[in-house]
Amino acid sequence: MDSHELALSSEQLLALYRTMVLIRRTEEQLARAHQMGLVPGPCHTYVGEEAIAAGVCANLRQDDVVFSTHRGHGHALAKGVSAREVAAELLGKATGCSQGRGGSMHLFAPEVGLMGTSGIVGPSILQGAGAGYSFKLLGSDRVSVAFFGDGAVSNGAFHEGINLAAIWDLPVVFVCEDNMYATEVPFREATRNQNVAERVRVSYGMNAVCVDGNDVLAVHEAAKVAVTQARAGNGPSLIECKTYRLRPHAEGMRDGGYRTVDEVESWRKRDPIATFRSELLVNKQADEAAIDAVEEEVTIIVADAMDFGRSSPFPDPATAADFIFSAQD
Ligand SMILES: Cc1ncc(C[n+]2csc(CCOP(=O)(O)OP(=O)(O)O)c2C)c(N)n1
Ligand SMILES: [Mg+2]
Repeated sequence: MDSHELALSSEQLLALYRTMVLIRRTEEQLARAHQMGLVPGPCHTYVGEEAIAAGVCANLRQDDVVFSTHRGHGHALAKGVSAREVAAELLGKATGCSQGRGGSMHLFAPEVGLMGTSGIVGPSILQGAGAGYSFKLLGSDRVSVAFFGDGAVSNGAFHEGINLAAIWDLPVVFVCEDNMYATEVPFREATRNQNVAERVRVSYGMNAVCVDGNDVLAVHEAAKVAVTQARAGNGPSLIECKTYRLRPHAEGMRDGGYRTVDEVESWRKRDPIATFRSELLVNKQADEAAIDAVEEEVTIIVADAMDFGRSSPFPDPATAADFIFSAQD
């Protein structure tokens, strides 16, 4: 932890911890609901990667926008979508943030800047650049953030989006979540250069840093620099976050055959939440009672969210065609 981060108050540190725990507990319950057959369709959890969404989104205003991936529950929660709306959406209920029509991979809440999670790998990069372009044209100081995985960085969208953002100095923060695998394909086999930040710096002339994605303060610090730069009109940045997912690619999928138990266990020891909890205690930035209070608060929020989702109605079949085309006055 550097001196800059020591400037964070205990409240801010606990808020980062709270966001991570909120994501973890919500997804634990959603994974259980998926096992019970209550979540239709695939469900990709963010377990193990929570420090990234928490660290980045803590630097955003509500009117800043986020474009996300198939693994987007954490981005949605960190950007301010309620656990109720996320849970209800995954359960296919009309009270979900996409009125129960989107499910796990299509969470939308533009009122808090969550411009969409997506089942398609790559477009968040172009959408993020596009939103940044519109903010620049409008003379706004809003910032756009694109989250994407290591699986997206050899996609054409990456090269187009990064290049346009660089040459037009767009207010965008690109966040690459390198969890070492795209489904079961190791990143080391998918590219000759796993150093995404270097690629972006050298090939596209964009500021780029590589951080420990399991260290919420490292992510927070890098995001603070990138968001401040973008908001001030000084152009885009990329933050490469090295991390690891602790559950299978998607719920119900196998988790062997492409990575070893030892590897998973070595990363489990670096769990971002447990690590941060220890740091807060060792550095005397929070005591056990304060941390426990956060855990208890989140447990209540998540239990309420699941109850809300389960007791909410499914969308009325008569409304199946609603929200497909924009309403004309
Ligand atoms: C354009 C496109 N190609 C392929 C897929 C199938 N697919 C779904 S998830 C995934 C892996 C994505 O890996 P990564 O971007 O590293 O994200 P992670 O799942 O590791 O978070 C792939 C290939 C897809 N959804 N979209
Ligand atoms: Mg990946």
